[in-house]
Amino acid sequence: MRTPDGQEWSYADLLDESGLVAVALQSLGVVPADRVAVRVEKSAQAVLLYIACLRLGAVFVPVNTAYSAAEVEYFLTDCKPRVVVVDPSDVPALEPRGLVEHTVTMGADGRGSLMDLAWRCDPDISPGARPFEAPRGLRADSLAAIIYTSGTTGRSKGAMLTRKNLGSNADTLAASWRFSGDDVLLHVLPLFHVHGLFAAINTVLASGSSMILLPTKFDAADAVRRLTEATVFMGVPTHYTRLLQEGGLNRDSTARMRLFVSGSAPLLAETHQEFSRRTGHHILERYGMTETLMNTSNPYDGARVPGSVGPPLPGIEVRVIDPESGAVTTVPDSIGTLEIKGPNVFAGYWQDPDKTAKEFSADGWFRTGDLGKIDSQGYVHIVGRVKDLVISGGYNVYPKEVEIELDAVPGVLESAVFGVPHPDFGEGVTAAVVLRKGAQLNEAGILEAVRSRLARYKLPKRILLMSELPRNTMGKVQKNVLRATNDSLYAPRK
Ligand code: MCA
Ligand code: AMP
Repeated sequence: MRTPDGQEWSYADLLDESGLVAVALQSLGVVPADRVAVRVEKSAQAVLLYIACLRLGAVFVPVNTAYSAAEVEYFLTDCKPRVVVVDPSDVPALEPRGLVEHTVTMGADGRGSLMDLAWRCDPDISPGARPFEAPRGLRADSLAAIIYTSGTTGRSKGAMLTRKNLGSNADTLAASWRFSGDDVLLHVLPLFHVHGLFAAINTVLASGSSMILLPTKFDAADAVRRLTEATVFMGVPTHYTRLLQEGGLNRDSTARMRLFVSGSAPLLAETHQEFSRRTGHHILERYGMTETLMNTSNPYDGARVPGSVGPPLPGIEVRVIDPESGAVTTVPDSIGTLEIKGPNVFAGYWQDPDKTAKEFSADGWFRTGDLGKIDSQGYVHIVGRVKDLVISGGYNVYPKEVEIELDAVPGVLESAVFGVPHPDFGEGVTAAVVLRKGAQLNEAGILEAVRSRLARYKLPKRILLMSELPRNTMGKVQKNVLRATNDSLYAPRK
């Protein structure tokens, strides 16, 4: 692992230093199954902390740094971590609230009280300190991580992922995407979601390859320069549209690369084609979810079909359910809801058996909430979503959680949040708002009122004031009408 400032960690270093972090966590009382919540900037030490939790059997709970204080408080209250690791600047807001037993710090440079404690656990520095010993009794179905994912009700749910979920998916991806010790992944994704943490890092670890860890604030020009040092890139479609805006992206700058992977949101066929034309590389699109990790992938060898997410990965099954009859459909190209089965499927939602039960069919398949079809070649195509979800720059935004905040603004009568095409983020979060009689609010005022309550990426890019929301005869808000009438609100796609 390398960072842009020239620091390097060999696998032996990773083992040594993650062992020290694990001992440091043990000294704070962390035992297997304890939650360790982590809300820090991306750094090599954050990777060491993740590995330490895996080795210790602690449940890693990454928290997006963009989440508002209210959102963070909810996660901490929900998962009750033994230890929370935060940026030093977060301590004054968190510690007095007494939400967690131990708060330790890790800054953007990796330094802070956690690494201080870890170094003090080094037997070379502190005679008598004992080296890390892996706990006994960790099982394939032991929890490895809880990842919070928003829901239709507006409240986030913790998806419980087991060691088997992570291990099987990492092995499958490493084999399917032909990772080897010679590979170097250019890592640009955040470490608090499944894409950057599991699809990227676990695949590197499972194959003994290397990575260059870049900040998540995406500098496309810098990334293009660094492609000459790498062999694999993973990104969301926004990364690819931004790379395409760089004149330096061409066959020469990508000559050493062997694989570009895209996921988390639909990659437009035109982005795929433009990328092939410019670089000669066919982006490999795959499909995943927080609850299932990666489900399908276009093939490494064979046709990578633009607009398709490829066949199911080995050992994973995908089926299509007819939305009307509820029956499994085997006719190619029939559109229905997608369901998943395999060693990748999570163990349920943290402390929410009711929600867990609702998301599984009677015969044990996970209901994705995505609408799709399987063609005659066995390739899966995502054609839409049953779930009311907006995907902005690869981040999921459930309209309900934004509507709750908008509706709470004094003067707002009701709101409807929806996504429309956005040239940079794929979809732009957009709100239609109806004011109470006599209210003197404008777009900027409403945005200001919700700014501190919502993560930045969930904030509507535009708020449209309306005299009433379009409704069908049943009184249901017609978001399809809102989407259609505001289709060109942001600059049209290229
Ligand atoms: C940043 N902004 C956004 C987003 N990102 N607004 C909407 N949607 C976004 N995704 C806001 C910033 O707060 C800022 O607002 C303004 O847009 C400009 O930010 P910019 O500097 O352009 O942002 P950036 O730091 O370069 O980030 C863009 C990004 C980032 C690199 C595309 O959003 C990103 O890393 N996305 C990846 C998300 C991801 O990892 N998803 C995987 C989830 P202001 O000007 O008001 O301050 S896992 C998943 O989905 C499943 C499992 C799967 O299949 O992978
Ligand atoms: P998350 O809940 O953050 O794990 O997001 C999962 C959702 O992202 C899926 O249910 C899909 O709706 C969407 N998604 C992920 N990858 C793709 C893809 N390649 N194409 C279309 N949608 C995708």
